[in-house]
Amino acid sequence: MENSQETEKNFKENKKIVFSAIQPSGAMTLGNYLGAIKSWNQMQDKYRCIFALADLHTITVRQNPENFRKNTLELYALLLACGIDPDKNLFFIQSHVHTHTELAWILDCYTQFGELSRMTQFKDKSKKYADNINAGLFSYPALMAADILLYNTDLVPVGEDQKQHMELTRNIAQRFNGIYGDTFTLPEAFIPKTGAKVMSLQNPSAKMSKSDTTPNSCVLLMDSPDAIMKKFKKAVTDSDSQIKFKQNEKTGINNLINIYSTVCGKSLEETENEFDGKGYGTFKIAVAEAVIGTLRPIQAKFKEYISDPGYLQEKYTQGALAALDISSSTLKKVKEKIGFIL
Ligand code: ATP
Ligand code: LTN
Repeated sequence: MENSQETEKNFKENKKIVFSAIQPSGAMTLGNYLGAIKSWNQMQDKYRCIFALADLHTITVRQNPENFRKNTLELYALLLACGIDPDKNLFFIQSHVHTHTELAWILDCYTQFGELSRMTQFKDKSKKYADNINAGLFSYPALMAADILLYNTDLVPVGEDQKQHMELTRNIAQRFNGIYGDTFTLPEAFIPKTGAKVMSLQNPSAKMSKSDTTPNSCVLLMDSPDAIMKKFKKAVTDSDSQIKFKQNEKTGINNLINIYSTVCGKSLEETENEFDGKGYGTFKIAVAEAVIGTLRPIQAKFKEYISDPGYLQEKYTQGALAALDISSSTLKKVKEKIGFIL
């Protein structure tokens, strides 16, 4: 079947709509993969999925133009390598679809200063980038709400850190619907049971983040097997020696148990039983080997996709056209309700 026909067929079927995005702010981490991308992958058959690279969000932090372009293209290729099928889903680059910025401005006017001030991501990033606390960083969640609400989204697969932004998205949608009548579908966050918050290997009380520059804190999807092994061997753990998940504690061992369980598709308890009586050293090697095994096929496919920029361009252009088509009708509805002359 022709690709565009297949995409159209998927969108006509009466399936729930999934939307999610990831920023091309650096190399993808194991946290991004386990918290979000793995769910994207698993949702492709069951739902109508729309995925984007949130490059407009990325410029809330200053980017070097060369690196930014490279990161965006590489992330697109890496997501294809992770199994995202651009012929089955819409998969595009946010800045190629102008309806996102247009609805974002409108939603800015329905979002309160107080609400945005309470966002923990804004507070964290204001501390981290204290010399550039720009208006975009502040209104970041309104753009994220626009991304989601443009597509009548039912479900949004994200990691735990995005829960607060999802609640705000629902509040904005409810407020708008309250004023103008039913306009937006109320989306729900889809947060996986394990892997939803992978922590830094060097500081288990901070999340593993693409933009963290602490050496050995992040496992990157394109890290070599040696680098992965070294990072896990150096992972910070406590002085205890049992492989036991400690509820309500942000310990390094909890993080490793969580990673291993998610990668191997096991429950936390199954992992504890498997390593009962074994030491941290043995466990760290097992975690590293499981991660290396999962990433090996992804890394091989990435090399194929990145060496074919013509194919990448064809796919992201096709995705953007289809996304513009769907999102334009929501934007038109919103503008009509507000009273713009169309
Ligand atoms: P940045 O460091 O630039 O803020 P990031 O690594 O936090 O980037 P995003 O692009 O903002 O990543 O997030 C993409 C997806 O990955 C989101 O769904 C987010 O919830 C998820 N995610 C990010 N970090 C983690 C983590 N440590 N554990 C689980 N999920 C995560
Ligand atoms: N803010 C998100 C990235 C993002 C997103 C979205 C996620 C931008 N737009 C829409 C889900 C739905 C983050 O992960 N930091």
